[in-house]
This record gives sequence, C-alpha cells and structure tokens, in this order.
Amino acid sequence: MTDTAYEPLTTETLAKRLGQITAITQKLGNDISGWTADEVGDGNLNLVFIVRSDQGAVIVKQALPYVRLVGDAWPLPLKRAFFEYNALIRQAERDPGSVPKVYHFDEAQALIVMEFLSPHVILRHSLMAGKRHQGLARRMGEFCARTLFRGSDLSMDTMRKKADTALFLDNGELCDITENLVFSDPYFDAEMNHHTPGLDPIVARMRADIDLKIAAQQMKARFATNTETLLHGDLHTGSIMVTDDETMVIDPEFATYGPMGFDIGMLIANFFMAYYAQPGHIPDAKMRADYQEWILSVITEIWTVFQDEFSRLWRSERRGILYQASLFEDQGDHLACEQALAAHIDHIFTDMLGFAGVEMIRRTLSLAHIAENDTIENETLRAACEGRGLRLGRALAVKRGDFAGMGAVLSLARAIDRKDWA
Ligand code: SR1
Ligand code: MG
Repeated sequence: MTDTAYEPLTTETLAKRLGQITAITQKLGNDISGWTADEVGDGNLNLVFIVRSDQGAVIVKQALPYVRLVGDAWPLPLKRAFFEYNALIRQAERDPGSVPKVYHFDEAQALIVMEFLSPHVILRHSLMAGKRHQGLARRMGEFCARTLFRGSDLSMDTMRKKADTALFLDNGELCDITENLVFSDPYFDAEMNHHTPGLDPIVARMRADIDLKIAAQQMKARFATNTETLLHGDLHTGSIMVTDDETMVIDPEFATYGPMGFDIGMLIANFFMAYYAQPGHIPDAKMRADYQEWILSVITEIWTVFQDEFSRLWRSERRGILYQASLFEDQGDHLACEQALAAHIDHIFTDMLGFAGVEMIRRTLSLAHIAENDTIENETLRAACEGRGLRLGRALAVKRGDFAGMGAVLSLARAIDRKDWA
C-alpha cells in the first residue's frame, strides 16, 4: 500500500488499496476489477475479509483502533497486529503447518494477509453442530507441546529468550484485557459483566467464596509474573479451524510470554464448556451422551499427546537455559533428567487445571461469553448448562493441586453433568 496513515479497509476500498501488493496479486491476479471482498469477522476485535478472484482467495485481517465487541468507547492499540504477525511466524517455525501461511504484513495499516483456509470452519461452530474431527486432539496436543516447549527457556538460549520476552512485553494492553476479564471481573460486580439471570444465586455464592477469589488471584499472579514460554494467549475453540481431518490454529494476537499451562488450560476449558452446553444443541439423549463422551475423549487425548510430545522434545531438544544436558545426560544421570521432566509435567498439569477453571468461570460471568451457551434460547436450560460449567470451573481453580490425573478430572466433570442442580 502506498498510503501509510492508518485507515480501516472496507469491502469497497480493499481491492484498490491492496491491488499493488505483489504478495497478493500473486494469489489473486492483477485484474482487481474481478476481486470481491466479504467482511466475515465474527470475533471480538478485528476486521476480517475474504478476498476472492477467479484465481484464488486470501484472508485480510486488520486491527481496529478499538474493541469491536464494545465499540470506540474502548480504544485498543493497532500494534496487536504486529504481535499476531510475530507469533504466527514463530508458531509456523515451531510447529510447521499448524497456522495459516502469512503472505504480507503491513505494520502501519495493522493488517496481515494470509492463507484462506478452505473448507475449514471454526471449531466452536462445529462443536455446536455435533461434528467430530479426526486428528483434532492429536494436532492440538502436538501444537501445544511444540510451541510451548520450543518457545521456552528449555529450548532458547539466554539472549534470544530475553530479547523475545522484551519484544512481546509491549503487548501489554492485550494482557491487561486478559488480566481483568479472566482473573478479576467475574469475582465482583464489574461494569461489563453479564450473566444469565437464573445464575444469580450461584454467582452470589461465588463472589463470596474466599477460596475461589484467592485461587483466581493466584492464577492471575502465575499469568502476570511468569515468562515461561511464548503463549498463543487466546487458545479457545474459536481460535481453531477444522475440516473433517485437518486442524489449524489462528488468531494469536494475545501472544505474550506466560506460564506453560495457560494455553492448554484455556483449550480444555472450552471443550468442557462445549460438553456442558450439549443439552442446548442435541435433543436426543443417547446421541448427546455419545457426543459428550467424544468431547471428553478429545480432552484426554490432548493431554496424553501433549505429555508424550513434550517428553520427546525434553529428551531430544533440550538445548536452552534450563536443565542443561551438562548437568544430566552428559553425566550419565538419565534418572534425574526423567525425574525433572515428571516434576515439570506435574506443574504444567496443576497450572492447566487452574487456568481452565478461571476460563470456564469468566466465559459465563464476565464480558466475553461463548456461542455454545449464548445460542441456547431457553434461559432455564442455558442457566443449567452454564451452572454446571461454573461448578467444574470452581473445583478446577480451587482444587487444582488435588487431582490425581485427567481421569479424576473427567470423573468429576461427568458427576457434575449427571446431577440436576436446580
Ligand atoms: C475485549 S476482548 C474479549 C475477549 O475476546 C478475545 O477473544 C479474548 O478471549 C478476550 O478475552
Ligand atoms: Mg481472537
């Protein structure tokens, strides 16, 4: 683009403004009169266009200078596009094929031109339609293990890690959103909070629950003060696109250095919420139960694959600042190396459960909810689904250190689902 002052694109101006960019014309051709642009953004923050010609299609994502969900009363810096671009590049290196290819980045216009994923759909929509996806759990377990390991002090040397941490530290406004919406707002009467009216009694109990409030602040401290690895930062089921057998991760604009358990915790929380929302989407009891079990099997497999892949990387690629081979393998001390790995995975597991718990609570009480629940029109049914999620969320946050393994977590999830809490 020749103009450098930021200006939001429109479906009318897009072709003219982007028509000179070689990276795009290589995909769409030079005849911009044949290009069409549709704005398809359904997230909370940005403009997203699908631009098509008879030769191909690309996605153009542009940051707006405010939070789209709320409007211009809530300004938000454009630089988040820079962090999204930088995160996409790192994720592509660390887990090739897991994210859309980036064709072009324009920092002044806060826009990224990237691969149009087709026939992919947003996983959250698919979970509302009762669809199953082959390889979903495997890919997400691998994605988390590879990006979290390779973005950490276990893989990076001191200078690289420090420089990259400093770079992403500037994504502060997005961290501030997470710190407030996820860890604090649900626990008091914050301005933008909203919830289904039938939840009033449980919400009052939760806001008076000292153990829960402290647990949420402990998780906030883990998030705000720990730079273990480069996180995606917003890894929910709306940030995943799927076909029957392919899984891709999108939207890492909340990327920041933080604790390993954060991404994977957010991820499993969103599967648990989809699990509890199914009474609002599948009326047949048997079909619903089968589908709910499939969702739980995805959670189990994500965690199993994560552990396996993380362990493989620990044993084969641990060349960073922490747990140097010179202290372990080089001295023939393989046992200590395995012991340290087990302890590391244990601490990720505990953090993961804590982050999953607060994510489930915030998606029901804070500003940004989830479509699985929002689309349940019957308020009594919606409150029942959301209430179960709140109960599991509370248990995961407060008792995160007490679960023997994922099997115990799933047993509790099922027990909460079976009970009529009305
Ligand atoms: C104001 S942004 C609200 C939420 O949308 C994003 O997807 C993040 O999850 C954020 O918390
Ligand atoms: Mg997003």
